[in-house]
Amino acid sequence: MAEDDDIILSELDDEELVLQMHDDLYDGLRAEIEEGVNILIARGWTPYDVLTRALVAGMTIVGADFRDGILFVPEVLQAANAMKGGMAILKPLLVETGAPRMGKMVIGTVKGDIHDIGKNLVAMMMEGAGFEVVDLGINNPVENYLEAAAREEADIIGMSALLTTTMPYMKVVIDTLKDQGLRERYMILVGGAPLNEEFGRAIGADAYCRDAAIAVQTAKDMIARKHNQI
Ligand code: B1M
Repeated sequence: MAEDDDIILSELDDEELVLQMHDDLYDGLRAEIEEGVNILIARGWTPYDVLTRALVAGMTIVGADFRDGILFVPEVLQAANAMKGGMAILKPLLVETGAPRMGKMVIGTVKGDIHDIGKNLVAMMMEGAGFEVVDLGINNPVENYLEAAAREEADIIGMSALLTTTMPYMKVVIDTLKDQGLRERYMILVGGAPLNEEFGRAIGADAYCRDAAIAVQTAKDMIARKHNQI
């Protein structure tokens, strides 16, 4: 215990610090995560590397122990809170100001699902790449997507689901768009840990995005293709 208290993050080398951050994320230590993020940035790490190698990798360990019944909801919530602390520091660094406007995306986690870390990450990275992003938050019924997409004149609708029980709801949204004759108006990107390519195709999405970087690349490619068609 005393040993832990004695750890001075700034004295660790990069590799040790990243491992310590995985531990600190696991323990839900928000202040330590924020400090670790600041140290890595000051050492010249790119925001993307800090995000993926320190935060996302740490959250993967939390996820495995949650699955295996070693961690429970309260601990995972604390880990999520610590991760959000780190993400808040990275957000302005990822969101380059003055980037050319690429297009507009509304994104939200689907009805019944309150996981938002991955969705927030996608939103951040999209903003960083020059997209305008309207974040609908969590637990969104179909009406929220439709209203926001129309109001914002969005190019892209993004949906996130982290539960096998909520991912089928994405099809409800897509089918409703089809029923209303609106499907072709929007590009639809879906993502979330339990999804895969096959599922994306089966529900009629334009693309399944395995992670935030792929979401950005896919959106860029689609917007470029759309512009070439005009
Ligand atoms: Co939840 N949870 N959880 N949880 N949770 C999972 C998803 C689970 C896999 C854990 C496990 O068992 N290993 C499991 C689902 C099992 C299943 O469905 N088969 C699970 C469960 C069961 C539950 C509850 C039911 C637990 C309970 O209450 N008994 C409950 C459900 C609540 C609800 O939603 N109704 C629940 C609750 C919670 C917390 C509230 C404690 C917390 C969420 C806090 C929050 O989000 N604010 C939580 C967390 C943190 C997790 C894990 C540990 C981590 C998720 C995460 O943030 N990952 C998760 C285990 C895991 O996934 N390994 C788990 C990091 C994030 C960066 O990755 O979200 O995958 P991810 O996003 C990636 C890609 O997927 C992709 O890009 C992102 C960045 O690269 N992506 C998109 C995501 N969305 C996208 C949208 C796009 C494009 C790409 O649109 C274009």
